[in-house]
Amino acid sequence: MRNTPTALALRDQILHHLTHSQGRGAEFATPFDWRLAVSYTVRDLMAGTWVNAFRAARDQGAKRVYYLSMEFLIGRILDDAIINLRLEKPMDEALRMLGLDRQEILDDEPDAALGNGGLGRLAACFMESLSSLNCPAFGYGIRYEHGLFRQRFEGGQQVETPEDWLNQPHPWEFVKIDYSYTVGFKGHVETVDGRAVWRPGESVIARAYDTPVIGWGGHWANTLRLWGAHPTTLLDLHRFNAGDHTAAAEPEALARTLSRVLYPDDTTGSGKELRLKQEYFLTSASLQDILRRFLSEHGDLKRLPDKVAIQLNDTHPAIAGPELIRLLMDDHGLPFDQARDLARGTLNYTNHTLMPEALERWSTWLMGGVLPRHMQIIQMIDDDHRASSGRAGHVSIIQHDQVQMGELAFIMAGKVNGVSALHTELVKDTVFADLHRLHPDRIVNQTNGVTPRRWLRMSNPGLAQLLDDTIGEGWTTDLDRLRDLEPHAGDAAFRQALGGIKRANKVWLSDGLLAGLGVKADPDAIFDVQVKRIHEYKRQLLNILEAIALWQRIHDDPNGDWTPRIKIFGGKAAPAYWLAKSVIHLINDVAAAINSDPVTSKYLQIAYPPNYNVSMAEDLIPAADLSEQISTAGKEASGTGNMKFTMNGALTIGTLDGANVEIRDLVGPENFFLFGLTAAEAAAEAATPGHARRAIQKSENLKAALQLIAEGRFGQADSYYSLLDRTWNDDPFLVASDFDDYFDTQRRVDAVYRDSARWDRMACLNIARSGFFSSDRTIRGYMADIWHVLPVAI
Ligand code: B1N
Repeated sequence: MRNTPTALALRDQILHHLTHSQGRGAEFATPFDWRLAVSYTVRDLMAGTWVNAFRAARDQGAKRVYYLSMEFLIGRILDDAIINLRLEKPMDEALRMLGLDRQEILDDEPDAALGNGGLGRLAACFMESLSSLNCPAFGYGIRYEHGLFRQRFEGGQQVETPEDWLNQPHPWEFVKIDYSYTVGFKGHVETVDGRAVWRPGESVIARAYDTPVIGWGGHWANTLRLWGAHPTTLLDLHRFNAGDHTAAAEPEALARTLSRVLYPDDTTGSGKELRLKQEYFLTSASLQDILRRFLSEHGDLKRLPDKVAIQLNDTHPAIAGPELIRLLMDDHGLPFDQARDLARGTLNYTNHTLMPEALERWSTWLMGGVLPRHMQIIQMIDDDHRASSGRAGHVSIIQHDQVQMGELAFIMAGKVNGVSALHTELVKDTVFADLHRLHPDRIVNQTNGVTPRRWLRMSNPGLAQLLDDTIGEGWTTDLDRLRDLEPHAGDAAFRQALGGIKRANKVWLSDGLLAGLGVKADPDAIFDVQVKRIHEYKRQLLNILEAIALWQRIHDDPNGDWTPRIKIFGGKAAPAYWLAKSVIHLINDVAAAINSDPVTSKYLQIAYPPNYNVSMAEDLIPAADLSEQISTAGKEASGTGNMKFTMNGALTIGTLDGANVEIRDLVGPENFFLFGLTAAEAAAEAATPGHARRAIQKSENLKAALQLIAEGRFGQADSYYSLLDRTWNDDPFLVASDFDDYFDTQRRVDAVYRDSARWDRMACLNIARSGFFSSDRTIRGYMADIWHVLPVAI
């Protein structure tokens, strides 16, 4: 790496950019001007590494990884870049010299919210780890003008407003106008000299917008290449001259809708034509770019699998199979069999969910209309696969006039992976059971991970400093070294230091909650946090019902020795997901009732700050004592928030679901609050008629809590009619069946928390044993087992 610049040099460079990039004198500069000047200064320090890393990979003829994803939930970039370039100290000093408030500048940056939740955030962690591991890679995505909607509460209900991050200059990106590709839609297929020729009826230009992703230490940087959609013809001059100015701008309007807005669905599908077009837009532009680079570096298409590894992040880019075959056959003249083998040698697919509503299916008429040539190729892939799998080959991609993207992705992939040990076994046993029997070596596991640079070093500087002082800095790139903390778990002074850092983080968060929401959080209370998308299977309902029941018990015995607790919720619901929105409303209504109750307020508070996003996670997670990971067993593929909490010394109350299973195995069952049915038990229970009603009748606490809602104790009773009806009569996610165990386990949490030496010891062991959950470990796994790629030295 280049030498770290001095504070003076940074100061001068910031002033240089203030004048020459922002065109402002220091006395007129706003925090925005300063933030851009600082960002350009930092960007200057990554650009050299970035260009050199690309050159090194090319010079060495290295195999590259291409991560195709409809979502990259990056969050803020500036602080992460400062930390990975090891600039914290000189930058702090430079900002001090300029009389600037560091926090104010960092907070001025909008989150890049090009994702919904875990799947998109995983892609962002992977990009950071790929760079920190010197693995040559490109992330390919869409440059949405509007990321995930902003959430407000009105009368306790979610209101969505558009997000507008590109309304201001985005200082990190480089536009590469020479890397532009035409992407077609619709039209028809002709046969010319025995070859298929697709004549699209519409087309758009995909233009490359690059953001460098700098790795730890500034030794390597990869590219996040986001495609922006542009019209092939700017203006219909004919119509403009005829005076129809609106119609004249139609080609432009049509193109721009493609990269206009992120679909706000998480683990639910929407099945809209625009979504299919967006998926194809991403996939086609990326594959054209990959083939162009491959041909310029290696020439011979037979070597594609030796030089290119493509990862499909869920089925969203699964049209990559047919598209790669199309490019190889129609543009490069290869026969089908060879094109198919090259594609399968290159493509891999990650499954992120078993939820039936998220498994993508497109009607054959829509697919045939939007992508007529691909529909033909899908038919060929399906016929070929059935023919080659003999009598066992009863699996079809096309079923009931629908193209099943999961089956397509599986059949076209070299490897298919699940995202936690449990999830991978369920993938083998359920959605892909038949395909797994046909291809028993194809499914592998790669348990998710998170980057410790952002989720420890950056978001929890106090803990990072204690770790540096206690075990050295090595944990930053080798998280297994956290094991060296274990001996310190028995050291009272160390535990006190750890407890002090947690308390400082809680004080900081309390101040924020008071200022932002008017909620008073006692820093000595248990900070009990559930932050994630709102979804029935994640069971925020279980959590809020437990709060109601606890509130009632405190009322029964207001002078009892209760352990104070603040329950903090965060998360958005998909705009069309009515039941999830009803849960948000309920949490807010219950919070209003409980927070204003003078009898219980010193024991129980509820806070639900709106617009949960990556930046808010960075504030909440380091301040959490208790991590709520309470999904119905078998439903959460992995979870990644669960890992961030563990790493930051929160204890988990959780079910045996997703990566919780591995967290509990590693930290030790005695350091984890387990409750609830197992995946097998849950499946059996859900299939038993009348399970909900029976469980409610058995539980006095639950029955009373539901009764209070029905009586209108929390806002209007009829707001919650559907929610109550579903809980009593259907309850597919077993809120009722797991309720008593959850309530009792929470009381065990209360008891353990009162023994602070015991709690801090458990927290310490959670941190010490969390090293497995670094995304560096995950990426090494993909490199070795799926991509067969080696790191590159500069
Ligand atoms: O992917 C994460 C996992 O940790 C979570 O458990 C899992 O729920 C999440 C359709 C999805 N699965 N499926 C999606 C997102 C957007 C969309 O339009 C599905 N997200 C997950 C990372 O593995």
